Parts: sequence; structure tokens; C-alpha cells
Amino acid sequence: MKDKPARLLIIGGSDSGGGAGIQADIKTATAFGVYAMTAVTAVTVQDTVRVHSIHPVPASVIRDQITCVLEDIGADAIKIGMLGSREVVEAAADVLAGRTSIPIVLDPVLASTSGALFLNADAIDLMTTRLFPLAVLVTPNLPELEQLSALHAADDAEIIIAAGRLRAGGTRAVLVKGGHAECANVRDILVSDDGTQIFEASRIETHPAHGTGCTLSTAIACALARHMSLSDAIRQARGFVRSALETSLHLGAGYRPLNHMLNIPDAGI
Ligand code: PXL
Repeated sequence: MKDKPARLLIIGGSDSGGGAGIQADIKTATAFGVYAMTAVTAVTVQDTVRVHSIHPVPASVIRDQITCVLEDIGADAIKIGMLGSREVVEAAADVLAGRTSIPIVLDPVLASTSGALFLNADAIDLMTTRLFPLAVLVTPNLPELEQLSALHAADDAEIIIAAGRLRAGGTRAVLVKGGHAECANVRDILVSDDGTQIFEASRIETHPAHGTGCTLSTAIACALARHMSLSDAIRQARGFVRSALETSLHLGAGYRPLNHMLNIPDAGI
């Protein structure tokens, strides 16, 4: 291990159940040998079944967490997940606007897998106008793409048009995650300055899981922190999510947590 590892700042919400949110992000960064720092935006009371309650952290505290870790430790990439409110979007945009040399991966989390709403309508608009232009990559799933673009996205052509609408707002690249489509193959579509690239793999038939979106965007951010190209970063991250999903953990009565420990030889009981 190098004494100065790649550094990732994660801005997002805590999932007490450990399967999604900041907990999934830290586990992912650790699996990739990347040093994780956090600016916690909200504390959720959550298990594998559902989100029981959401407790926002004051916007000034989020601003201060970001500023102090960036000033003391610095970051090679930033991943943004759950923001929770308009004030938090504003605080994050204010501090990050002056630091555009750090690659930012933005997972536009609108709701949890179990359906709890994480961002209301006025905050969504602010996120697209203020944070999207700062991101090197935005990673919506299909329902998020449709909501953010206000367009139907039922096939590849429509997905590419809707992703183009998000790019017109200033974001450099959009990776649309196809997991919500009912197809035998999962197709993720990257739309960037280099054109369109499709990443395809057979669907894994598993018990329903959660934390896949958090894990994917964090794994991409870790690879960018190590200066990997965007398409190589996506390829590597998809491989990790796939293996972690194939070995998802039999914990709790609801959505299974991914196995972020898959590369640790003696993990388990
Ligand atoms: O997967 C999106 C997500 C992000 N952040 C938190 C979450 C979830 C999903 O449950 O709980 C805190």
C-alpha cells in the first residue's frame, strides 16, 4: 500500500443498514484501495426493507465538511449521491464551483430502491442547473433519466435523446443505467463528447438487492481518482458491481446488500 493513496470525497446520505448510501460508498472505495472521506448530507433510519425516517444535516455543516477535508487532505475525485434538499444542493454547488479540476461523479439519487423520496421537485431543478455542469459524469437510472429530462426513454434512440438533453444543460457525460428495463440483457449507455458507447451484459437473476447505483458510481469515481479513462472506469466498475451482486449477502428480510468484500480472502463467517 502506498503511503499516499488516491483520495475520494463522498457527499451523500448515511444508510444505517449498511447496504446503500455512504456505507456502500466507503466499502466500495476501500475495496478499490482508495481513501474515503465523507460529507454526510442526511442520516437515514433504514434497514434492508425500507427507509423508516430521514434526518437532514444542516447545509452549513455540509459546506464545512466539504471545505475542511478538501483544504487539509484534498481529493482526487468526488462522488455525490443523496443530497436531500434544496439548501444542500446550493451548499454543495457553492463550495464545489471553485474546484472544477477535481472530477465529480454525480449519481442523481431521487429515491431509494424501496421507494422513499430523497429529493423534492424544486431541489431537482437546482441540481440540474447548478451541479450537473460541474460533473464529468452523471449516472441516472431509467426512471431518473425520464424525470430529469421530462422525456420518455423506452428504447436506445429515446435514451440517447434524453441523455443529450441532460448534456445540453452542461454535464459532460451521461451514463444511463439500464437495470430497470425488462430485458434479458442489461444495457448501460454512455453518451459523451466521444459519442455513444453501449456496455452490455446478461442480467443476473438474483434476489432483489440495493446499493447497486451507489456502488457503481463510487467505483467509477475511484477509477477516475486513479486517472483511468472514463470508459475503462465504467468497464471496471460494472465488473465489480456484477461480482458483488452475484455474491450478494443473505442479510435482512428485504433488499440484499451487495458483497463489497468479495476480494478479501477470509471475509465471511
Ligand atoms: O441507492 C441510493 C441511495 C443513496 N443514498 C442513501 C440510500 C440510497 C438507497 O437506499 O439509502 C442514503
